[in-house]
Amino acid sequence: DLRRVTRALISVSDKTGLIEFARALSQRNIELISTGGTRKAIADAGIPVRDVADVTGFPEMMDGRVKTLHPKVHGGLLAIRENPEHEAAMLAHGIAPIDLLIVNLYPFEATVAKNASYDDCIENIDIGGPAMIRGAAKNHNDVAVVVDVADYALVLDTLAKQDGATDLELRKRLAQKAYARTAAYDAAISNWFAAEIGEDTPDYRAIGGVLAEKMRYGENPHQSAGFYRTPEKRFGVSTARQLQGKTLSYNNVNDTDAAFECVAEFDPARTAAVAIIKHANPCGVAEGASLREAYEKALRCDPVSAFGGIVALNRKLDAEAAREIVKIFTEVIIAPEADDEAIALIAAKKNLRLLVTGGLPDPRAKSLTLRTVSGGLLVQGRDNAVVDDMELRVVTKRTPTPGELVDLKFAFRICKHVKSNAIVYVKDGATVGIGAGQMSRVDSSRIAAWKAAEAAKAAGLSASFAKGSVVASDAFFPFADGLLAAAEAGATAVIQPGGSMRDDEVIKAADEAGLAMVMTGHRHFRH
Ligand code: 93A
Repeated sequence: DLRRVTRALISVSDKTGLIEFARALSQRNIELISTGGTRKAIADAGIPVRDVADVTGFPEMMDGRVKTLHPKVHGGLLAIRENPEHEAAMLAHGIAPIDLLIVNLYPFEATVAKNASYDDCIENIDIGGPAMIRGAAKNHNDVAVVVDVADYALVLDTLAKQDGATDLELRKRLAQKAYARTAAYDAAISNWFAAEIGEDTPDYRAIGGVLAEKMRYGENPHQSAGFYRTPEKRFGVSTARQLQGKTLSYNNVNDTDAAFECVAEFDPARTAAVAIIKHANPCGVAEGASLREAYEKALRCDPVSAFGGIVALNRKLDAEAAREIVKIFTEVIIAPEADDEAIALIAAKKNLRLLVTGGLPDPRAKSLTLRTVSGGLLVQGRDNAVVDDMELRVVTKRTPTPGELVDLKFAFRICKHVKSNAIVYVKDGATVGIGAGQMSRVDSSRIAAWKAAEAAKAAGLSASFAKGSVVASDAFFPFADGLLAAAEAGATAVIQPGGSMRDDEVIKAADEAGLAMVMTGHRHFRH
């Protein structure tokens, strides 16, 4: 399965490493054919190279839109070498075989990234390049195709070891990579069009994404993993600059994202806020006059779970807050920015990762979330509902006090970021008990109440934190039991979507317990 390389076509926009590569190929007596700019660069270096126009008999035309789109090129790439009919066609039409194709495409992604004009982006859609790449990759039995500068060395090594020939295994690997590249390229174009026409969610067939980082392992050490950057422009882990600490693991990225999305629900112009996350669930969220105050309040909710957690802040990290945070073991801190004094303080903790993102993700942004199922992909719009935009309906005899109402909204805002079934107790702008991920709502209610009591004990208080708190549920109470568990724990007001067949029963129980209850009409399931 060895194929000797006698002729190579090189057409590259990114000319990194080109001259060295072309020279090495030429020294192997490989004939080089090239397009305009590439040909000039190679010729200028004194390396013999033939103009593709000379091969096709046509000049490059229409601003370069048509340069390699010709049977002399595509026939040379696609002809099956040991097929008599193909050989006859080559002979009849004067088509010479091309054994090696080196192409990298017009920089469409980079052009979009620098906010170029519409026309500029269109001109940077490469047509001839992908056509050649796909043709050569289809004919990998005879042709090797290189789309990545990083593979030049590998190809030269192979040629050196095999007396100027490529082997099938290499050609297959290169073909696989070639189709990944053209697929990603088309995805980028489709996503750009989607943005141009005001389509706010990318077409799921063209999610695209570029491998930003291969990770050491996934959720567990026996799972492989990678982090892909998609064309979506939202602040977060994908835009983060890591100022220090070890590289992030798969779970770190997942948890850090959850933490930052949660804290981004708090407008930094209104309040400072901190979210502490473990296993993608909040174990304490609070707002305060300063980040430090917010952190201390958040930590009180569940100081045991916060150990080894992720801390997300909605404002520029300052020294005062940093000094508090470094007191316990934390895996990651993520903030829009950090001041120099805070950075210096964190630097003392070598393993602690500090990420700055440049901004907060918009909680109202439309986007997609993806999840795989066996043999499929589930795609949905992200949960961008925000409690401040909801029409709240008081359903009990008692109306919440203004103070209760503020905490109720806070609690519902956090519910969105807690795995279902979610029950969240809140007092004075801080979570005080969180029940997450239970299969029954009443269990989540009990766990949240129990955690509120435990946290109070840890703080040296006799009364549970749930006393005088408010409570939120991510979905309706199917029965009164979950609600009554909350009342028993000491909650005075409830926020929930409503919509149960037994709403009347639940409202009656709330009235009997003297609770104030509001319904949001929005559910915040999260799985
Ligand atoms: O405009 S194109 O789509 N038409 C073509 O026929 C064609 N052939 C190669 N662009 C085409 N290319 C691209 O030109 C290659 O993919 C490569 O990115 C670029 C190299 O141009 P130059 O050698 O002039 O720098």
